[in-house]
Amino acid sequence: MGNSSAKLLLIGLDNAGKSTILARIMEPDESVNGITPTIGYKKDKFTRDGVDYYVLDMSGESKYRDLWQSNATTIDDKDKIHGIIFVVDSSDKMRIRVAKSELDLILENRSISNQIPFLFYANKCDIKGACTLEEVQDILDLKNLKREYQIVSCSGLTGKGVQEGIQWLTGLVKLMIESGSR
Ligand code: G3D
Repeated sequence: MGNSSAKLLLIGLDNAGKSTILARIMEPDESVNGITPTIGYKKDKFTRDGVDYYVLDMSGESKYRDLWQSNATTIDDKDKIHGIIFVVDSSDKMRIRVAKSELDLILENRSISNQIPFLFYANKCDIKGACTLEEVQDILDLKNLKREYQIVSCSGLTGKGVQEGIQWLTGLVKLMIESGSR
């Protein structure tokens, strides 16, 4: 039997580490130096455990942030998104708060189905003094999130936690595809 295919949206503020994490997911053993920042958005593909993923990697710069919403809505209407990966820089508390307000805007958007699971990467956990997983979870108020989610402490730089997160999401995506819910 061939692979299933699924679509993901990768979002987070600029500098959170989205491109680094994506590079790490795509090539776990490669060095992730020389990542180019995303302008607007870019599309990528990778395969994990029998799922061919199509990823829309959204720039986190403020001037592009309204694209998060419009892309999520358009793709979800047209093609159905299977998951949203939300990356935060856990070494920067102020920016996690900004990320929280952007997250709220996405969650308020009724055209993005609440069946879509969220994978949160609390990135840059290798930096001394970075917020703990619990602190990031509290700032983002995830305990009140009314959808399926997972938060993983990770480092795009060292690779710690990155595969664990995508494995969790892949498990759910497979169930969604098997059940025909997406
Ligand atoms: P973005 O795609 O969200 O904008 P990038 O972010 O992936 O371009 O990463 C922004 C910067 O953070 C890069 O540094 C990158 O190397 C660094 N970075 C990404 N993940 C980690 C991590 O887990 N730990 C640490 N310490 N740094 C990380 P530069 O210097 O190239 O801007």
